[in-house]
Amino acid sequence: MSAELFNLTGKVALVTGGTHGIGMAIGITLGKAGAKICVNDLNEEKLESCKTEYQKAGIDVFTVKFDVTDEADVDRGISIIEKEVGTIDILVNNAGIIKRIPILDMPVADFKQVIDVDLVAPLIVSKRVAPNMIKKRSGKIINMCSMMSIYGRNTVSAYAAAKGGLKLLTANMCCEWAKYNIQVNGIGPGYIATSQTAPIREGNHPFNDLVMMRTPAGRWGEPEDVGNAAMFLASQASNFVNGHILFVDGGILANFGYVKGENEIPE
Ligand code: NAP
Ligand code: GCO
Repeated sequence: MSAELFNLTGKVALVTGGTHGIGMAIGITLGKAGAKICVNDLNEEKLESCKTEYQKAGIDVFTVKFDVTDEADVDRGISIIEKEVGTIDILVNNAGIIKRIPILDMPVADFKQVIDVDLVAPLIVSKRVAPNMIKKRSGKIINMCSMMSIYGRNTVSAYAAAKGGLKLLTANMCCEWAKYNIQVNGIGPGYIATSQTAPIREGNHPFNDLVMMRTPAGRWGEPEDVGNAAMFLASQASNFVNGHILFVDGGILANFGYVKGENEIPE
């Protein structure tokens, strides 16, 4: 396999919510492969401060503030990118939120907000970006799914409903756009050490013990682990991969579980 397959020089990539966490790791990884990186966020300060981190990686990131849930704002933001940088070749629908509230306690408005950001927004942004990919007969769309695209757990009903829907939205985008040489895939990160999981990872939270016990790799994932998977899905090497979710989870989904110590394989 030629290294050229992983050369993104000349490509324009948009990573939504790319000012930190998984999004930034993806932006840096694709930028190091030669892509021109554009990121959006809701927060002007984060858009400004992220430039320093990208610069440290040698990447001159293009930033635009827009709300991925607002069609008019998305159109305005993408138009700025298309005018200043170029039409988008690689779209990473990374922006997302989570609310950890039991179903009976969760206000419907909160449920709808999570659905808007995690499911409707990837539709909005993809609908705005795909027409130019169709014209070019080329494009890569990566939807940030989750283990919760296929499993539930207590308190994350809205998030699981959104990420489950995103799994099948990814499949449907594949069905409608593959004929235009557009590959639409998902990434399903396991438990990754970012600000989104800090509340269930830090301060001796019991969930940390669960993740450490259930993850065969014996560690939380790093944002860079997800960035590396995005590199494959953004590259020519994945041109026949479509409608797929690539799980990046340290083996947790392969593991029914075990009682620590009882059936450990001796070193
Ligand atoms: P994060 O640190 O919370 O980052 C999420 C990003 O999305 C932030 O930059 C946030 O901006 C942005 N965002 C939220 N709402 C937005 C909106 N309406 N418009 C524009 N940007 C918006 O989360 P992360 O851990 O890096 O996760 C990134 C993605 O991976 C999410 O889709 C998440 O569901 C998914 N994921 C994460 C894990 C994990 O273990 N961390 C596992 C599986 C999937 P602000 O900071 O300004 O709000
Ligand atoms: C949670 C976590 C998970 C991860 C991820 C797992 O509260 O269970 O936040 O939802 O974010 O989605 O794939």
